[in-house]
Amino acid sequence: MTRGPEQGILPADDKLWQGQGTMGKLKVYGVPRSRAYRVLWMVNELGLDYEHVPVHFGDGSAKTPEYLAVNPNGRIPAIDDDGLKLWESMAINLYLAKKHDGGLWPKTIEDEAQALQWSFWAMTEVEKPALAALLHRMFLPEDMRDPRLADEGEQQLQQPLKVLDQALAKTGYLAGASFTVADLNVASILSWARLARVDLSAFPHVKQWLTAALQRPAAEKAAPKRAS
Ligand SMILES: N[C@@H](CCC(=O)N[C@@H](CS)C(=O)NCC(=O)O)C(=O)O
Repeated sequence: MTRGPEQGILPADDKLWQGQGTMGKLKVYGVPRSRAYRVLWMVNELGLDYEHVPVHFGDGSAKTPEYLAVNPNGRIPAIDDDGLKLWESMAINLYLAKKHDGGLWPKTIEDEAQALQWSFWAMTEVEKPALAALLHRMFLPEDMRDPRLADEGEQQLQQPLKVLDQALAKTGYLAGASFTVADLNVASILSWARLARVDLSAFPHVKQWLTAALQRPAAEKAAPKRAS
Protein backbone atom coordinates (compact mmCIF):
# COMPACT_ATOMS: atom_id res chain seq x y z
CA MET A 1 0.00 0.00 0.00
CA THR A 2 1.30 3.42 -0.89
CA ARG A 3 1.23 5.82 2.00
CA GLY A 4 0.43 9.45 1.49
CA PRO A 5 1.73 12.20 3.72
CA GLU A 6 -1.35 12.06 5.91
CA GLN A 7 -0.49 8.50 6.90
CA GLY A 8 3.21 9.16 7.16
CA ILE A 9 6.32 7.98 5.41
CA LEU A 10 9.90 8.38 6.38
CA PRO A 11 11.27 11.41 4.63
CA ALA A 12 13.84 10.53 2.02
CA ASP A 13 16.01 13.30 3.38
CA ASP A 14 18.24 11.50 5.85
CA LYS A 15 19.45 14.82 7.22
CA LEU A 16 16.52 14.46 9.59
CA TRP A 17 18.17 11.48 11.17
CA GLN A 18 21.60 13.04 11.30
CA GLY A 19 20.26 16.26 12.74
CA GLN A 20 22.17 18.30 10.16
CA GLY A 21 20.90 21.81 9.81
CA THR A 22 18.39 21.30 12.61
CA MET A 23 20.74 20.73 15.56
CA GLY A 24 19.02 21.29 18.85
CA LYS A 25 15.51 21.70 17.46
CA LEU A 26 12.91 19.53 19.13
CA LYS A 27 11.99 16.55 16.98
CA VAL A 28 8.68 14.74 17.38
CA TYR A 29 8.56 11.26 15.86
CA GLY A 30 5.31 9.60 14.88
CA VAL A 31 2.31 10.03 12.59
CA PRO A 32 -0.81 11.80 13.92
CA ARG A 33 -2.91 8.66 13.42
CA SER A 34 -1.19 7.08 16.43
CA ARG A 35 -0.34 7.88 20.03
CA ALA A 36 1.91 10.60 18.59
CA TYR A 37 -1.28 12.69 18.37
CA ARG A 38 -0.96 13.24 22.11
CA VAL A 39 2.50 14.74 21.79
CA LEU A 40 1.66 16.75 18.67
CA TRP A 41 -1.26 18.22 20.61
CA MET A 42 1.09 19.14 23.46
CA VAL A 43 3.74 20.82 21.29
CA ASN A 44 1.01 22.79 19.50
CA GLU A 45 -0.54 23.77 22.81
CA LEU A 46 2.84 25.05 24.02
CA GLY A 47 3.52 26.83 20.72
CA LEU A 48 6.89 25.11 20.33
CA ASP A 49 9.07 25.26 17.25
CA TYR A 50 9.54 21.60 16.35
CA GLU A 51 10.36 19.30 13.52
CA HIS A 52 7.86 16.55 12.81
CA VAL A 53 9.36 13.24 11.67
CA PRO A 54 6.40 11.12 10.52
CA VAL A 55 7.68 7.68 11.50
CA HIS A 56 4.86 5.20 10.96
CA PHE A 57 4.03 2.15 13.07
CA GLY A 58 2.91 0.11 10.08
CA ASP A 59 5.57 0.47 7.41
CA GLY A 60 8.75 -0.64 9.17
CA SER A 61 10.03 2.89 9.69
CA ALA A 62 9.78 2.49 13.46
CA LYS A 63 12.07 -0.53 13.29
CA THR A 64 15.05 0.97 11.43
CA PRO A 65 18.38 1.18 13.26
CA GLU A 66 18.15 4.98 13.08
CA TYR A 67 14.78 5.07 14.80
CA LEU A 68 15.66 2.32 17.28
CA ALA A 69 18.49 4.60 18.43
CA VAL A 70 15.77 7.09 19.40
CA ASN A 71 13.30 4.58 20.82
CA PRO A 72 14.70 1.07 21.30
CA ASN A 73 11.12 -0.21 21.69
CA GLY A 74 10.45 0.55 18.04
CA ARG A 75 7.22 2.35 18.89
CA ILE A 76 5.89 5.84 18.40
CA PRO A 77 5.82 8.50 19.70
CA ALA A 78 9.29 9.62 20.76
CA ILE A 79 11.07 12.94 20.91
CA ASP A 80 14.64 14.13 20.63
CA ASP A 81 15.00 17.34 22.58
CA ASP A 82 18.50 18.60 21.91
CA GLY A 83 19.96 15.15 22.55
CA LEU A 84 17.47 13.98 25.18
CA LYS A 85 15.73 11.01 23.62
CA LEU A 86 12.46 10.28 25.35
CA TRP A 87 9.63 7.82 24.70
CA GLU A 88 6.29 6.95 26.32
CA SER A 89 3.61 9.47 25.39
CA MET A 90 2.61 10.42 28.94
CA ALA A 91 6.22 10.89 30.09
CA ILE A 92 6.96 13.04 27.05
CA ASN A 93 3.95 15.27 27.70
CA LEU A 94 4.68 15.63 31.41
CA TYR A 95 8.27 16.57 30.57
CA LEU A 96 7.33 19.12 27.92
CA ALA A 97 4.62 20.70 30.06
CA LYS A 98 7.02 21.07 32.97
CA LYS A 99 9.92 22.33 30.88
CA HIS A 100 8.01 25.02 29.01
CA ASP A 101 5.99 27.47 30.99
CA GLY A 102 2.91 27.34 28.81
CA GLY A 103 0.42 27.23 31.69
CA LEU A 104 -0.06 23.48 31.34
CA TRP A 105 2.04 22.47 34.32
CA PRO A 106 0.10 22.48 37.61
CA LYS A 107 0.99 25.26 40.00
CA THR A 108 1.22 23.32 43.26
CA ILE A 109 2.89 20.06 44.20
CA GLU A 110 -0.53 18.65 45.09
CA ASP A 111 -1.91 19.44 41.65
CA GLU A 112 1.30 18.07 40.13
CA ALA A 113 0.59 14.80 41.96
CA GLN A 114 -2.93 14.83 40.52
CA ALA A 115 -1.51 15.24 37.01
CA LEU A 116 0.69 12.18 37.52
CA GLN A 117 -2.22 10.25 39.03
CA TRP A 118 -4.57 10.97 36.14
CA SER A 119 -1.91 10.27 33.51
CA PHE A 120 -1.03 6.88 35.01
CA TRP A 121 -4.71 6.14 35.52
CA ALA A 122 -5.58 6.87 31.91
CA MET A 123 -2.84 4.55 30.70
CA THR A 124 -3.78 1.70 33.03
CA GLU A 125 -7.56 2.00 33.31
CA VAL A 126 -8.73 3.63 30.10
CA GLU A 127 -6.33 3.01 27.23
CA LYS A 128 -6.83 -0.72 26.72
CA PRO A 129 -10.66 -0.79 26.62
CA ALA A 130 -10.77 2.44 24.57
CA LEU A 131 -8.36 0.91 22.06
CA ALA A 132 -10.46 -2.27 21.83
CA ALA A 133 -13.52 -0.17 20.98
CA LEU A 134 -11.58 1.91 18.46
CA LEU A 135 -9.95 -1.07 16.73
CA HIS A 136 -13.14 -3.09 16.43
CA ARG A 137 -15.46 -0.22 15.48
CA MET A 138 -13.39 1.76 13.03
CA PHE A 139 -9.65 1.18 12.78
CA LEU A 140 -9.38 -2.43 11.61
CA PRO A 141 -10.56 -3.51 8.16
CA GLU A 142 -14.23 -4.45 8.43
CA ASP A 143 -13.65 -8.19 8.01
CA MET A 144 -11.28 -8.18 10.99
CA ARG A 145 -13.59 -6.35 13.40
CA ASP A 146 -15.22 -8.21 16.26
CA PRO A 147 -18.21 -6.26 17.62
CA ARG A 148 -18.15 -8.29 20.82
CA LEU A 149 -14.65 -7.04 21.65
CA ALA A 150 -15.75 -3.46 20.94
CA ASP A 151 -18.76 -3.80 23.23
CA GLU A 152 -16.61 -5.41 25.91
CA GLY A 153 -14.24 -2.41 25.70
CA GLU A 154 -17.17 -0.03 26.07
CA GLN A 155 -18.44 -2.02 29.03
CA GLN A 156 -15.02 -1.92 30.73
CA LEU A 157 -14.95 1.85 30.32
CA GLN A 158 -18.09 2.39 32.40
CA GLN A 159 -16.39 2.33 35.81
CA PRO A 160 -13.44 4.61 34.90
CA LEU A 161 -15.86 6.99 33.13
CA LYS A 162 -17.94 7.16 36.32
CA VAL A 163 -14.82 8.02 38.34
CA LEU A 164 -13.81 10.67 35.82
CA ASP A 165 -17.31 12.17 35.72
CA GLN A 166 -17.37 12.54 39.50
CA ALA A 167 -13.96 14.22 39.50
CA LEU A 168 -14.90 16.65 36.74
CA ALA A 169 -18.16 17.56 38.50
CA LYS A 170 -16.08 19.37 41.14
CA THR A 171 -14.02 21.92 39.19
CA GLY A 172 -14.31 20.94 35.56
CA TYR A 173 -10.58 20.16 35.39
CA LEU A 174 -8.40 17.35 36.67
CA ALA A 175 -5.52 19.17 38.36
CA GLY A 176 -6.31 22.62 39.70
CA ALA A 177 -8.78 25.13 38.32
CA SER A 178 -7.63 25.30 34.70
CA PHE A 179 -6.73 23.09 31.74
CA THR A 180 -3.40 21.33 32.34
CA VAL A 181 -1.33 18.43 31.10
CA ALA A 182 -3.62 16.19 33.20
CA ASP A 183 -6.63 17.12 31.07
CA LEU A 184 -4.65 16.89 27.83
CA ASN A 185 -3.24 13.45 28.63
CA VAL A 186 -6.57 11.95 29.69
CA ALA A 187 -8.60 13.61 26.92
CA SER A 188 -6.13 12.50 24.24
CA ILE A 189 -6.56 8.88 25.34
CA LEU A 190 -10.33 9.24 25.62
CA SER A 191 -10.45 10.67 22.11
CA TRP A 192 -10.32 7.01 21.02
CA ALA A 193 -13.56 6.34 22.89
CA ARG A 194 -15.22 9.24 21.13
CA LEU A 195 -14.00 8.08 17.74
CA ALA A 196 -15.37 4.64 18.62
CA ARG A 197 -18.78 6.24 19.40
CA VAL A 198 -18.74 5.09 23.02
CA ASP A 199 -21.96 6.36 24.58
CA LEU A 200 -21.08 9.16 27.01
CA SER A 201 -24.64 10.25 27.75
CA ALA A 202 -24.50 8.88 31.32
CA PHE A 203 -21.37 10.97 31.95
CA PRO A 204 -22.37 14.59 31.19
CA HIS A 205 -19.29 16.18 32.76
CA VAL A 206 -16.99 13.92 30.77
CA LYS A 207 -18.91 14.61 27.59
CA GLN A 208 -18.72 18.38 28.00
CA TRP A 209 -15.07 18.40 29.11
CA LEU A 210 -13.97 16.03 26.33
CA THR A 211 -15.76 18.00 23.63
CA ALA A 212 -14.21 21.26 24.83
CA ALA A 213 -10.73 19.71 25.11
CA LEU A 214 -10.78 18.13 21.65
CA GLN A 215 -12.01 21.40 20.15
CA ARG A 216 -9.00 23.35 21.40
CA PRO A 217 -7.14 24.73 18.38
CA ALA A 218 -3.95 22.84 19.31
CA ALA A 219 -5.87 19.56 19.47
CA GLU A 220 -7.58 20.14 16.13
CA LYS A 221 -4.27 21.07 14.52
CA ALA A 222 -2.72 17.81 15.75
CA ALA A 223 -5.67 15.59 14.86
CA PRO A 224 -5.19 12.89 12.24
CA LYS A 225 -6.54 13.88 8.85
CA ARG A 226 -8.47 11.36 6.83
CA ALA A 227 -6.68 10.12 3.75
CA SER A 228 -8.37 11.62 0.71
N1 LIG B 1 3.01 3.11 25.89
C1 LIG B 1 3.50 3.64 24.65
C2 LIG B 1 2.85 2.88 23.51
C3 LIG B 1 3.44 3.25 22.16
C4 LIG B 1 2.81 2.39 21.06
O1 LIG B 1 2.47 1.20 21.27
N2 LIG B 1 2.67 2.98 19.87
C5 LIG B 1 2.16 2.26 18.73
C6 LIG B 1 1.48 3.19 17.72
S1 LIG B 1 0.08 4.00 18.43
C7 LIG B 1 3.30 1.59 17.99
O2 LIG B 1 4.31 2.22 17.77
N3 LIG B 1 3.15 0.32 17.58
C8 LIG B 1 4.14 -0.35 16.79
C9 LIG B 1 4.50 -1.68 17.35
O3 LIG B 1 3.98 -2.03 18.41
O4 LIG B 1 5.32 -2.35 16.74
C10 LIG B 1 3.21 5.14 24.58
O5 LIG B 1 2.20 5.56 25.16
O6 LIG B 1 3.99 5.91 24.00
